[in-house]
Amino acid sequence: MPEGYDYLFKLLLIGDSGVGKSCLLLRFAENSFTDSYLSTIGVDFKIRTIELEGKMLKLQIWDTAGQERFRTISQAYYRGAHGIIVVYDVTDGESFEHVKSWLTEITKHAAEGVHKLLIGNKSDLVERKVVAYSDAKEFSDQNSIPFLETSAKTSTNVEDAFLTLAKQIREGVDSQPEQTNSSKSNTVTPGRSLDSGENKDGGCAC
Ligand SMILES: Nc1nc2c(ncn2[C@@H]2O[C@H](COP(=O)(O)OP(=O)(O)OP(=O)(O)O)[C@@H](O)[C@H]2O)c(=O)[nH]1
Ligand SMILES: [Mg+2]
Repeated sequence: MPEGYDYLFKLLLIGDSGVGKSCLLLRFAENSFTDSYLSTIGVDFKIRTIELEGKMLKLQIWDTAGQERFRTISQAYYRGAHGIIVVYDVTDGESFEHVKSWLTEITKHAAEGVHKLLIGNKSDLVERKVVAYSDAKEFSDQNSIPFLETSAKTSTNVEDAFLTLAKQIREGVDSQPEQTNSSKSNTVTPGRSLDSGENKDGGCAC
């Protein structure tokens, strides 16, 4: 295993501004958290390699800006994603209502059959919670999308969320015929568009 991994998966984080996308990535990639809010400008990425059932999975995770003015830039990153995580904030009902339009964005811009995951973040803010778990679960079941509530602050379910998606993608890749398997190491990830070196940290702001 010369490059140290068996699979390269490209994941994308989308959702309204302020829901905690960058913090989820920072927690997963570097196991840290900050309360200060630095809204993402454009797109950032981070990389983490994990072991799953005896195989090394290199996850290249792209963090998009939720702000409307960056929407067009973000759309360019949908196409090459193997998995897309839609994030809402459990304390912000509007961010949950907008999940539908984020799913429409996926239908419009991502590859057919892309794996999806719904995350309700900030589950630590129990007193301020306005989106019930049962409502989000019902919605995710109707749309056949796995769903988890997470807290980037306390780490709750963050690892599980990324692993759930990585596992889904791996199962999908493994069930495909070898010649169409584009995610194994030493093949090129579709639609990749790196502005900086692949092995470098994306300098994601949280
Ligand atoms: N209590 C709590 N606060 C969180 C959590 N995740 C993020 N935050 C806070 O929410 C704010 C926004 O977090 P970001 O990760 O920057 O949000 P974002 O979705 O990346 O926002 P954009 O980059 O503008 O799209 C910050 O002040 C974070 O500290 C969480 O799980 N719990
Ligand atoms: Mg951000």
